[in-house]
Amino acid sequence: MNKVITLGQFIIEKQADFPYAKGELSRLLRDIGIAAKIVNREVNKAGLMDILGNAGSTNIQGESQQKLDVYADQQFISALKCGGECCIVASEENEDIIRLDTDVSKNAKYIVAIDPLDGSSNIDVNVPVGTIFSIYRRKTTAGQASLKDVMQKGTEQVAAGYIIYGSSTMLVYTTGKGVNGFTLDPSIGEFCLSHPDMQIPERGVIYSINEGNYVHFPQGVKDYIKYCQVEDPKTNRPYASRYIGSMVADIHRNLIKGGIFIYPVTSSAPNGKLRLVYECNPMAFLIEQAGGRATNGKDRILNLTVTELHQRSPIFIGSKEMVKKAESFNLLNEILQKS
Ligand code: AHM
Ligand code: MG
Repeated sequence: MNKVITLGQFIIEKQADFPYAKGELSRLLRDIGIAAKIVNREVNKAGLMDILGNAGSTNIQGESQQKLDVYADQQFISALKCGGECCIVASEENEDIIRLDTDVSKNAKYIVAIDPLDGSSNIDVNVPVGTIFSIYRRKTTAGQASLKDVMQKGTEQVAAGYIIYGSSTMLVYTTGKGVNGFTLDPSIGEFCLSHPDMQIPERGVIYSINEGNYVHFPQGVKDYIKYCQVEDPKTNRPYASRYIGSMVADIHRNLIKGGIFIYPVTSSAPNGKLRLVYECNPMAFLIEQAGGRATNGKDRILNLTVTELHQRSPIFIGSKEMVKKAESFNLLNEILQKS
């Protein structure tokens, strides 16, 4: 039998990669793992309990919140608060940053940005959903940590990852030294290392985009889609179109099989739909660490300046050569230029 390495053991072993680390980041990652198990338990039995459907409220984006969105948000915040390694949580579900003000947390070194349950409109139909998280080191040294500490460039992330609640539940993360994936073994209640040193293939044959919005895309995006659909055996085209509508699931599939995931600007969403701080940046960090590439169509996602907590960005992310090819089209063109 192969040796089983749990997430907890792995995190402790990897602490040696950071000689000055005092274990705070390790404990923070462990706290996220614990909350993920609790959320997983609820997602798994969602159909059996009165936890499906709409919570009757809306979040800052004006989107209706599902009961599980609210539940997941509370679980992650409370795990981070109890853990004491994080001073601020920025969440898709909350307009403002949340200061964790216990005696221990308020002086903690780390900031967590999180989308507690991404793709939650899929919950009621049993399609995979996910959690996306990003960890930054606090920059301000005096007084309370502030919004400024959250609005750092993606390049400043010290760790990022996602949890996919799918046919099996996985936690995939990076601390800037490659990407590792852990599968939850429900019989022992532990995330176990199942996908060490994940690498995204340089090329794939999958493109993922909501083509229903085609008429609203910039001409360059339309041209790239056409490129994907043209027959050319040398480049394995036409590519397959696969779109789950759950970013974590779409990117997870492409990470393993190779592919490109796109959420472009559209005439109705002139800055794209996905949020830079807790969706695009963590995914971009992770995919780059796996050997892939992520751009907004013009600039590297990780280099974008953050001006607002809930700022949106277009994204083209995945296999390096596929993203490079997409970049040869004019992906932002007239829509952004007009706005
Ligand atoms: P959410 O954070 O409100 O769940 O929205 C993000 C989701 C992504 O998971 C997914 O890629 C995208 O929205 C799908 O949007 P669309 O339905 O416009 O294709
Ligand atoms: Mg989301």
